[in-house]
Amino acid sequence: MDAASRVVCSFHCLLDKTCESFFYHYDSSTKLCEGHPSVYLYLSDASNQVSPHTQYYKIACEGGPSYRYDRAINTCYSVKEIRRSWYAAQLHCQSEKAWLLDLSDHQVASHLMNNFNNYHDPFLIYYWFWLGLTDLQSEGNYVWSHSSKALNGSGNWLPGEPDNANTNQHCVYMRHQDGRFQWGDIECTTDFIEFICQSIVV
Ligand SMILES: [Ca+2]
Repeated sequence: MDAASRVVCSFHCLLDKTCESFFYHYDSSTKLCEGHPSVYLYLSDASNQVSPHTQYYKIACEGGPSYRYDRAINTCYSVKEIRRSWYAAQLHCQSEKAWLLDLSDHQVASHLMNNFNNYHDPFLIYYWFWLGLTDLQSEGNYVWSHSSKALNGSGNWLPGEPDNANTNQHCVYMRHQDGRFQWGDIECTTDFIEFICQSIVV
């Protein structure tokens, strides 16, 4: 057991104001020192010994400590449990140098949605969440706001959606139904929907 690395890991957490707790992964290849809520320290020394030459890299998310870094997809996100219109939600994310959740990347989408679908927070499945996806520019042609990519494929729509009800539904939200999050279109000014901001590592 690499007790010395664990000690150094705790020391780095102690010195970092944004680190509330840490977890040390004993792994001879990565030797990851994972701080919470959003500080990650990697020990770069390939040996199992901490030496004066051991280097540390700090990874933190743009947007501050409310953002979680997901190592598997190298992205950060923050679930905002506040209700806003699509426009206000987008502004909120932008104010944190972030953007509304963009699922244009297949790997990111499948990993994150797997996480959310299996989330054990009893409240999360009752929330609706804005996605950064609209057809504001051209009816029926959905585009991810952040990446400017067109919706690839048929999407993950709820039964009967998108229906563009009253010809005025141009923003996409997701809600939990039948065991997973699915999408619907709704008026962008609807102001009772939570949202998820996404950001990069600093
Ligand atoms: Ca609809």
